Amino acid sequence: STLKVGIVGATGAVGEEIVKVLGHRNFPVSELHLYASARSAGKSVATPFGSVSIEEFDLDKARGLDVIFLAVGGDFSKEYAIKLSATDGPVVIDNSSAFRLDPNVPLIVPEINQQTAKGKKLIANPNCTTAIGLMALFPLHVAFGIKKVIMSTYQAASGAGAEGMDELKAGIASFVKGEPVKNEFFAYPLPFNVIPQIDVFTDNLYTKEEMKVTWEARKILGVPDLPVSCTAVRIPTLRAHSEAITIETERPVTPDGAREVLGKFPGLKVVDDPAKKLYPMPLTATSVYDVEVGRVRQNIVFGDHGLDIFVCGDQLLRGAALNAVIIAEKL
Ligand code: 2RA
Repeated sequence: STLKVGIVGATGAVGEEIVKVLGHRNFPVSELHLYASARSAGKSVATPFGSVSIEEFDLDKARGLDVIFLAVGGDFSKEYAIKLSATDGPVVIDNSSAFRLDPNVPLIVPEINQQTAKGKKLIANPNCTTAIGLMALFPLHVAFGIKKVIMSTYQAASGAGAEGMDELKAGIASFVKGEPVKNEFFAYPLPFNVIPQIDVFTDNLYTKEEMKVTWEARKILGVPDLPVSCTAVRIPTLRAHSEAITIETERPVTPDGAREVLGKFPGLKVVDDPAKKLYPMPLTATSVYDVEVGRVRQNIVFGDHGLDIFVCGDQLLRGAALNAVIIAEKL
């Protein structure tokens, strides 16, 4: 059967990527509705499903569709996600953080916990950093039992949307010309800098981005008190997030044993041959579906119960659009 599909926030970085992924994966679309602000309404956009005219969102009309992807801020989702998905409304896959920790709303990385989405109409897509990291952490958890997680991230400009990527590109151009570098979407100029702040600071002095990793990893892995400590850092790359992750495990772990389970996990690609200078990088993880994992080694601190890995994944794909589309496919 074919489906009537809607995307709210269709002109944003994630929205545009959802359209591409739907086309590339031959999602069975009979009608595609692209919703954006009044400013863009009426413009037509070329899509893999033909030219589509952008519409302003209308709750009643949107309720007649089969699947809706929300790629806008949490305020919109809070106002409309429940009204949209209620009773005979469409399945709603929400990219915002509005419902991620709601116990009635499944938070899904489809390769990990799709079964918890069964029969649900409103589904939350995780934060990009969480989804990318868990692609490697989940198979390790199944095989060796994860006891503790410590990670540092190297997050691309795309986490701040199309505006973030534009600010980085414009900033680099200004820098090269010797002009002042402006910043609006990042706390400081991003070119040739790293910024250890993503989102706002919380009471415990972790940022919200860092706490999202802790809260969401616990929910998706189903381990409510798992100790997860993250330091989230913005770096001047365009659209792939990198994460250096250390785990302590319940059972003994070896790098070879870890590589074996990582290599079997769908959606993950082991890139780990140090002698050939092969390891995950934003350069190779950008615009591809698989998350790269490598630099697998025994952690010196935790010994035979510890492992270090390095992970890179496309922020707009596994971190957003691809994850959302696979959830919809599996439903
Ligand atoms: C970021 N995780 O990278 C955020 C976006 N969802 O800024």
